[in-house]
Amino acid sequence: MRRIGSFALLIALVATAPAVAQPAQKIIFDTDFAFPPQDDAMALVFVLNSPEIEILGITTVAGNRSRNVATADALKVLEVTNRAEIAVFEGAAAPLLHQGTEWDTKRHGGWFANDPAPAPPGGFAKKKAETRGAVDFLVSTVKQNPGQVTILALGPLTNIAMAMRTDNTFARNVKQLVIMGGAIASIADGGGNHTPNAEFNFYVDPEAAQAVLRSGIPIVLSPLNVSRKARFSKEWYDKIVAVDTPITRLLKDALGPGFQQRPDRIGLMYDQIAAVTLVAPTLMKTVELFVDVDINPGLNYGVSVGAPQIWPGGEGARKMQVQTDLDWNSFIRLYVERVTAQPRAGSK
Ligand SMILES: [Ca+2]
Repeated sequence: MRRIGSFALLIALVATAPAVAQPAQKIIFDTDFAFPPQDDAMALVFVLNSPEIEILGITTVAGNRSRNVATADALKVLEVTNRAEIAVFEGAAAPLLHQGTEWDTKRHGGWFANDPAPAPPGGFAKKKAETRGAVDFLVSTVKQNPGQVTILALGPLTNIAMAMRTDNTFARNVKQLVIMGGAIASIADGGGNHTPNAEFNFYVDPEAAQAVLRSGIPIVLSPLNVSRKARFSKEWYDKIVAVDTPITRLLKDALGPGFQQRPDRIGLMYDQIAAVTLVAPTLMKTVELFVDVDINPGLNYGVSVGAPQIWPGGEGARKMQVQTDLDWNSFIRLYVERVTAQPRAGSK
């Protein structure tokens, strides 16, 4: 019995050792945030409940809505989830060069106008954004932690490109970029979602996307090809709201009315996949591709093109890990498990 007991103890120690010994991954959460059900918020609540991850700060950028909305909504979600200790830094209010046209104003997004934020549900958060800007925060944090900081980039890549311009050592000191962006038409499910071939984040700031993809920073790209295989349904919503926590209450308020109206509705998951990649990268199937972004005004502005080898005209493309598919059942179970976890005692 003693031997079996010791063996069981040893197994228990070995099984728990990695979680205890591994220092948390330091990340900066760069985002065109908006209140749930938007995917950036759905990604944030996963990261907040992942002990493997330490959020050094949240940097906001214009994209889905204005930069001001991104900042106000991020602060509010941190407040209602009792994580207001995480600092929010305001980033770019507009893309590097891309100026919105009348066409843009009639379609999705608020990046072309620096609109003030309306009050989020429940009113503005008590805490304000930091006085330092996002680019200053990105540059100094990466400089102080060379080779240690992963950037989870969930919006247009404007802030990252500006950090590269500000400090020419920035790119080589970033550990890794996990980017939700792009669509690779040469593989399955790779059409665009904003123009026929362009994905929204890359379309909003094509010049930034190209600069960042060419930077030499190790990149995991989570394009629409994989998002289209992640179909969130009421089945999983019901499992989330069956548990009562500040996070699940937030998701119930945001997602409940939609599912009540249309129980068969499906929400594709985008930024959530990039977030889960930080914790469980092997759940996503990846291929190594050379990828670049078209910045020529016209038909293919903001389109990402990828291939296993360089092609004529694609000499600027850099090699990166591109997600094409995922183990849906394991992915969604992990997502639901994390967002329904009870807040940890003494959690920051
Ligand atoms: Ca986003």
